[in-house]
Amino acid sequence: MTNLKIAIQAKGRLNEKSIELLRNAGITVNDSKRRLLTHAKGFPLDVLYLRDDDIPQAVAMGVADMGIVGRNEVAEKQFEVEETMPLGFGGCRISLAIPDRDDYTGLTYFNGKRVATSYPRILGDFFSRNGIEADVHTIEGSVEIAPTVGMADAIFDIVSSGATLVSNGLKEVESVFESEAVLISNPSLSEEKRKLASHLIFRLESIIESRDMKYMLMNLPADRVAEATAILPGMRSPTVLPLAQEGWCSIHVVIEESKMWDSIERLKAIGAEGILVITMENMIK
Ligand code: PRT
Ligand code: ZN
Repeated sequence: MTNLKIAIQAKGRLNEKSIELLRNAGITVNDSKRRLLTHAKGFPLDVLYLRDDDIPQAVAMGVADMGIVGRNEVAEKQFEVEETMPLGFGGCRISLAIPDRDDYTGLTYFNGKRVATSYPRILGDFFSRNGIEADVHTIEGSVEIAPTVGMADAIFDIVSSGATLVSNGLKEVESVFESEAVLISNPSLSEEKRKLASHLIFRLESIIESRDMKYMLMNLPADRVAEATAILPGMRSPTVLPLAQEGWCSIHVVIEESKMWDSIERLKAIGAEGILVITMENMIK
């Protein structure tokens, strides 16, 4: 039987979250990092552990059918792969940063400047789109120290909290590229693998969609149901069940976490009681 082969980061920032995502999709992978390739349980899947830099090429060449990698690597490497879906973790941006003490005068600041980065293509494209002529220096790793040691005037690097920039006497002046972990696919998968891939994608979509959703239930006087329904935008409409106590019912609804507290206050105001909020693992549409 054919197995789908997925490449994930062997170690680093995306490794654990990638394994956790697969686990939530009912797929257990043996997390032994000494092996390059392992069989998963719960899905016809082989997992290939690679450096993140190598994942776009592995998928483009068909060494792996799919991969989980930062969008930044996909954009920089420019191999022919499909971005199948964003995965909602590993969020970061790639930004231009300059020494703290410098005044930033806008993009023309970079004309004639030496900018160190591990993302020369993304940066080169950005500069040429904006008519900036800078000297792009490619360096791997520890980009943030380049200005201090005199290798560059500015840097273009991944930023998440910004703490690394601050501790190196730099300030972020332009955010150029937004990234997160994405699922990528080889564009010419066989029919059989495409089918397997669609099952995997279905599971991952269900997990990701349910991430920010909560399941909420409460008791409410039956004559307030219409008002509650107006407050609660559920997947369809809320489920309303009669309670043993005359004149009361129980309402169940799936709701976005961001809207939950506001709704709870309004529901209490119309007499809702015993409100329970439950975290969902999965929401199958
Ligand atoms: O060994 P391998 O080549 O596989 O790993 P790697 O060292 O190249 O990559 P790794 O594990 O550091 O990152 C993998 C992916 O995680 C990146 O390609 C991004 O898509 C994503 N990601 C998310 C990040 C960050 N957040 C991040 N903060 N990658 C790197 N950083 C670094 C950044 O380079 C800087 O040094 O963290 C520092 C900045 O963090 P803040 O919070 O101080 O701003
Ligand atoms: Zn890497």
